[in-house]
Amino acid sequence: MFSLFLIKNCYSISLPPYLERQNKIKNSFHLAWHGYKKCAQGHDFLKPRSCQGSDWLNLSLTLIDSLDTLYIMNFQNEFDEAVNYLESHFLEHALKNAKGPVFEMIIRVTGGLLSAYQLSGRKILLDIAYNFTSYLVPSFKTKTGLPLPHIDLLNEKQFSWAWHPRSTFLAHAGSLSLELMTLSQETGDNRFKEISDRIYEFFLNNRKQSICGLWPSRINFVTGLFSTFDVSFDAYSDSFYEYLLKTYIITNGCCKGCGTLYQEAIKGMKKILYRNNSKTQNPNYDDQHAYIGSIEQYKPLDNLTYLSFFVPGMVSLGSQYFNSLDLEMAEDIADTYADWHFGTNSGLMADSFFVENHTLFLIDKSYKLRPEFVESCFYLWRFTGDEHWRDIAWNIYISIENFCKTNHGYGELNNVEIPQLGINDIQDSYLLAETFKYLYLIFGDSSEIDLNKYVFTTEAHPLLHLKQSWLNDNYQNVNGYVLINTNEL
Ligand code: DMJ
Repeated sequence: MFSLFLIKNCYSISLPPYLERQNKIKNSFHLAWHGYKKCAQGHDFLKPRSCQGSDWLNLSLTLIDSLDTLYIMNFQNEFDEAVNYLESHFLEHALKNAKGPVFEMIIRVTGGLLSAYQLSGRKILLDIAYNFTSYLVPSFKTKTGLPLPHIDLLNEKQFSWAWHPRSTFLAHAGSLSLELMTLSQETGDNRFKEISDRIYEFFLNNRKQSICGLWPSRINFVTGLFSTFDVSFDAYSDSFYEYLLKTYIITNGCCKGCGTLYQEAIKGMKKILYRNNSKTQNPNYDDQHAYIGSIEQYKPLDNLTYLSFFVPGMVSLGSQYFNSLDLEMAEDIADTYADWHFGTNSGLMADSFFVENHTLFLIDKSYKLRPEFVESCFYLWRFTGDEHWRDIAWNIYISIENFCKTNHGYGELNNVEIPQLGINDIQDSYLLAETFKYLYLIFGDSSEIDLNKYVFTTEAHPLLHLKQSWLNDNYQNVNGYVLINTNEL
């Protein structure tokens, strides 16, 4: 347990120039990639201590999740080798072995392949994305259009969690549109876009189930009824809100309904989840902080995880399209999250924690190499131009280097308060897809993955804004709602 405190301006002492920082981050990414290739190629993740592979979905996740980062960082040979490997191994292997959450398959595999295709123009990547994602289509043939959460490709079976039968999570149902719409645009096969349209139609038609514009985290995909009374921007809900905003952006405002739902959600966030004891409310109080809490069983209960640290980034992005004053709120929240990081002995933050009476209590004390906070720093840097966000990101990178590195890659730090307890033996693919990508881009030029042209998926795969001609052919807006063609559903 430790109290919240601010250490603003303490973390910008003699930093190396930006190009040098970018190169260091590039080298770190390369170590993680090389370790994966050497010890774990064909597997989902690297075990960075034992130099072995580890599997989860059986989809060579690190290979696919890393493709666009390899391309962006200019590792052309490594990129070509990875594409060749996929061309000869991927589909056959996937169809024999893949099993797991449809959500993860879409954000990591479909998104990773599409992004690498759009960046490189390598058609084989689109072909693999198309073939693979076609196998996921049956998961959406439910009464509501909401997905069955799991799939087993070998046995062509969809299934749900034993402990939550007939349920799917908000984030799992609502974080597919960017990938599926892009896939439809690129292939001309509208099955994917229609899946996404139907899901948003469900939410637009069920607004009476929302609580101040916010949605509970679990839904019955048969009845369409929500089965919990919790709201948050945390695990199981997080990227649903992110995709409302980003779908509005990628469709150039064509999905007006998504924009409306996003604005309603932010209004609800400010009303019931935004905790702020700073500035105007308490100008002399030392422990100034602002964060996004959660509600469980209709009561505030700020049991949170690291996943929720994406919120300042999302809110700052939203401030460019809707309420520009939200940028300041995003900065206040991000400053608190920076203080939480730099208040631990490692400069990294725990994976789960709760806040009570202005005091932070760490629960799961590990740092899992997650990207959410550097992602927020990236957006804040792009929208404010304030070096402060780069310095914070650099300090997090240095902590990752100091405490998580091995000879083969990076492992999750066991205890952010006692870094001497070392790391465990797993390097998740999002380290290469997201954490290192955002760190690299924050020290580059803003024209590199220009936010006026690209939207980052929740797995940090940049996808181009949809073409206006495709949008004109596929969408009409009536009263702010997207019309969909339901003939084939
Ligand atoms: C990533 O796989 C994605 O960002 C997802 O939306 C949730 N978080 C993990 C990384 O923490």
